[in-house]
Amino acid sequence: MAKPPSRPFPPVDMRMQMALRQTGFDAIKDPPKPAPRALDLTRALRRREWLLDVMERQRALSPYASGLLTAENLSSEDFLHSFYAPGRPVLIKGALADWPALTRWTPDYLADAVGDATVEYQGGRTAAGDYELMKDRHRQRAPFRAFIDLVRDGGNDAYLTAYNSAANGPALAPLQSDLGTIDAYLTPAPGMLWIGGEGAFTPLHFDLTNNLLAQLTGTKRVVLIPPSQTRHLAHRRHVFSDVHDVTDPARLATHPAARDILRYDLLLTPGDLLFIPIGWWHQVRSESFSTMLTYTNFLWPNAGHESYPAD
Ligand SMILES: O=C(O)CCC(=O)C(=O)O
Repeated sequence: MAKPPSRPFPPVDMRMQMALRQTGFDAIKDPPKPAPRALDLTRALRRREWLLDVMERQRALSPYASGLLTAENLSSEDFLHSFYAPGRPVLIKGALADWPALTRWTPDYLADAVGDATVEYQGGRTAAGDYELMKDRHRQRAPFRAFIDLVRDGGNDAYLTAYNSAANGPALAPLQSDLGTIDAYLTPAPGMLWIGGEGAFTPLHFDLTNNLLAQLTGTKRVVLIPPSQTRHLAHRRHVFSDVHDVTDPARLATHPAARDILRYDLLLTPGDLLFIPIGWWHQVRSESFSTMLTYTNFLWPNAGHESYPAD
């Protein structure tokens, strides 16, 4: 039987390494590293802004890629692939057509359905510029019928908002049977109700979740601004912009950088759904008595808020 060949001798460079190791030249393999350069945060930020500008210019090559799209009969799959996952807003028409609320919810109908049950709302807003930042200071309570009288003639002083939802579940329960479901995009859970008069105004901010708005009564003017524009928006406090209202010439005079930003203006009408992705700036003004629901219970993960660097 033939003897197996003996192991080949290690190649020359291997012998050299072994020799160096034996004679204590390990350091040649791991020369001392130079101290890392301190990160220049201003430059890092400028580079990030450069990238955002370049990407936005590239999107502008195609109206399909850069426009605010409107859809009808948008399937669950198409919503996920074209809008939810990419973080792109979309206005969806006709999805609530069979909801009784669309034809029933006038101020009088609502007042009769809920009666004098006590509700919580945001009050005393006119005198305070920071009513959204200081939400807790503005919690007020009133019989629902009295609240409706406060808002039916318009103004921004009183607004029942999503922030009041936790307190209002039982009082507003009689309205539930006027609502349908949005099974293509949402898990079954009640939405958060907004009721306000003409002139109710939510200043410029972004949300820490993806958000679906369902407009039921009246119309709202919405301004949507992509996250790429953040550096022009005086973003100093939490999720708010010091610009407050990008349609107000006086505000723009104080914040000229916000004049020429990329923005989308749209009108939300009864029966519309508007998907606002996490991080997209938006401000909303009611053009008439208005009711709307907002939802965050999507069929897909909706994370981000837990890790936001709030301070
Ligand atoms: O309709 C409104 O007044 C504000 C809605 C909004 O900003 C939101 O849901 O984040």
